[in-house]
Amino acid sequence: MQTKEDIGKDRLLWMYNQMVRIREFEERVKRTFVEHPGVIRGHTHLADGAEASIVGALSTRNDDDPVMPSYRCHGYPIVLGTRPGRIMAEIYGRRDGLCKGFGGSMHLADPAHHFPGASGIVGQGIAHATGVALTAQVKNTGQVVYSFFGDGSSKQGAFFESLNLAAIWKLPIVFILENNQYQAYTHISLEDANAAAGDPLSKKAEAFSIPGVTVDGNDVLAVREEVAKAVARARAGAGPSLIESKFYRFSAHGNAITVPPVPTQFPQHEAVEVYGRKAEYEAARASDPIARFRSQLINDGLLTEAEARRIEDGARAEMEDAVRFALASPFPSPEEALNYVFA
Ligand SMILES: Cc1ncc(C[n+]2csc(CCOP(=O)(O)OP(=O)(O)O)c2C)c(N)n1
Ligand SMILES: [Mg+2]
Repeated sequence: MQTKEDIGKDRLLWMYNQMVRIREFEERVKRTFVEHPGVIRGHTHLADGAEASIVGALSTRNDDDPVMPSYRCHGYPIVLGTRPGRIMAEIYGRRDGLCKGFGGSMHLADPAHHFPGASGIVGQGIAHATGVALTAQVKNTGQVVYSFFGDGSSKQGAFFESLNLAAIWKLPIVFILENNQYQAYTHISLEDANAAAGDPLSKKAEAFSIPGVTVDGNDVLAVREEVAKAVARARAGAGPSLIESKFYRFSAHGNAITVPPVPTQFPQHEAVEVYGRKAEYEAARASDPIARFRSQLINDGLLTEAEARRIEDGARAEMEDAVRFALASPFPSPEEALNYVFA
């Protein structure tokens, strides 16, 4: 087990900073619906609550390791070094967006930062990531692929096919199952719904004779520890692992605005609104992964209140700037509409 001393203060503060940046970015997306109604068309899926899971995992990677998430994908490129303004511009459908405004929130891609692309099709990214891992193996690049997907995605055929191939071919990939306890509007424990079978979900690894473990996804250092082991195994040629990272999705499943735009308030979490699961929501809020890491670092004397506020103010200013950049960016012209259509 790596201690905080082993990891070092600089890296720990980097991790805190990345978590705060992701949260602040997602907050700005939410606020866009209120402050600039109509600016975001189409669906957005936010990852507030997933920050410890994302950053704990990505803190273990080498600079050229590919990262491939589901459609809940804003947080990863922020950590990989993509300029947040280009992500925001993509969400706003603008020309300076990562995909020139043609992809939107669910289809971010930034190959220059080893982010080959996300997919709106549940579970499909797992198959794409497995293909990227096969490329890494064939070309002997030494890369390990980080494949992130939801608890609902672990019910898809692509999940089983991908884990099967990755296991028999010993592909350099780590499968990170983000159990945020909801599959769109279905809570994982609802007995009358099509929830995911298996408890814990990491037991699915046994079917492929690969390591499977469940980790507290609100604990950034615990996630880091488990992912580091899996990455070391994959890099050594021993094949894939499945890590179930368990946390809570704070935001509603997604947000869309109608065309023509109708101003909407960003909805409350549906656990509160629809299912009446107020206590569950409030308990999850009380163990917010960012607040938890912040107080750990302060208690350990690795962060002062003033330093923490500097990091938080920095993230706010950065994401404010991302919104300004995106709002100022023009739309692609109608003549370009078919430019990237290949079929
Ligand atoms: C193949 C496919 N089936 C259904 C959908 C509709 N859909 C969008 S999100 C979702 C639930 C996914 O849940 P999970 O994998 O847990 O991801 P989360 O949204 O919680 O991150 C569904 C069924 C889809 N996008 N693709
Ligand atoms: Mg889910």
